[in-house]
Amino acid sequence: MKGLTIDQIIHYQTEGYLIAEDVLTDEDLQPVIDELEQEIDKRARALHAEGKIAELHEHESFERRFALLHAQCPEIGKGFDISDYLGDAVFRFLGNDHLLDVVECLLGSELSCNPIQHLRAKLPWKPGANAEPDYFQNVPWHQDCAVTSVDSDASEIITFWLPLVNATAETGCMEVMPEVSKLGYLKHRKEGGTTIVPEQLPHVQPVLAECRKGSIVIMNKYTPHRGTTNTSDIVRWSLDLRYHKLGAQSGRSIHPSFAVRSAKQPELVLTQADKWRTLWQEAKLRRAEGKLHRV
Ligand SMILES: O=C(O)CCC(=O)C(=O)O
Repeated sequence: MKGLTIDQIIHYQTEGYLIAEDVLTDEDLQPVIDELEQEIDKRARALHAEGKIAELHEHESFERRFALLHAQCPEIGKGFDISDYLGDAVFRFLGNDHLLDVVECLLGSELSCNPIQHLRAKLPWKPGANAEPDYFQNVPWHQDCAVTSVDSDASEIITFWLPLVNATAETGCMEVMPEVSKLGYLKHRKEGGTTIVPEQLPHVQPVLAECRKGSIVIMNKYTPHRGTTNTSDIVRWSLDLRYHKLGAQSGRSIHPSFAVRSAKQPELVLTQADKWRTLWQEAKLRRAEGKLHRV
């Protein structure tokens, strides 16, 4: 089956979220994992040469190695988001056909990759043993609308959250509030991360959105969600990507959106990672004044 079934689309439209199972194959994800492993190795060796890392843990798995290195030197995780290291494999994945077939079922055939996108290495956390996770690690209750600018209110911006390892109650997954998206925007505040103000937090039983590697949690921009704690021994790697309709406001106009699929004008699709990197580098030079989130 290409994309989503009608029942899945109805579930998404009704509940405001969907866990789409087994969309991505190992062949889709492995190039991203390989690239991350190379990046981790490069950083580890540089920090080792500076005497900041004693043990390289070369033979550890993708799921474990970063945590072991991070415990020796947190600097290894600095500037490790998608728009920081701008890797070829991640760029190609943003236009992955299996992923976009799903996106197309919800947004149509003219698609833009939204620049609000993150790579997260959620580190293992044991009470008392490690520092409290920060708000990038354990994102509090919020709607993704809150991290966009108001000029995108008319845009349908959909979040596609996908783990590179199994995301479970133990490794840390998403928790979502079903059906609440129909309330529209709830007031947020900045304290403790961008989060829904306590008086507007809906009294709804959340769904624990456990998600196997290869599956995707899809949420609309008004679906309250948060990230749960990783109490396992592995790193919960994930990508959270967003897409919108070509030509619609992205909610982050200072950063580059780009065409990933177009039935009408296929020549618009950006296929060169170098051009994507240039767009980001130029955007960073024009570094915006003011805040990126609406609160
Ligand atoms: O990955 C997580 O734990 C949280 C991600 C999130 O809240 C988001 O993608 O908006």
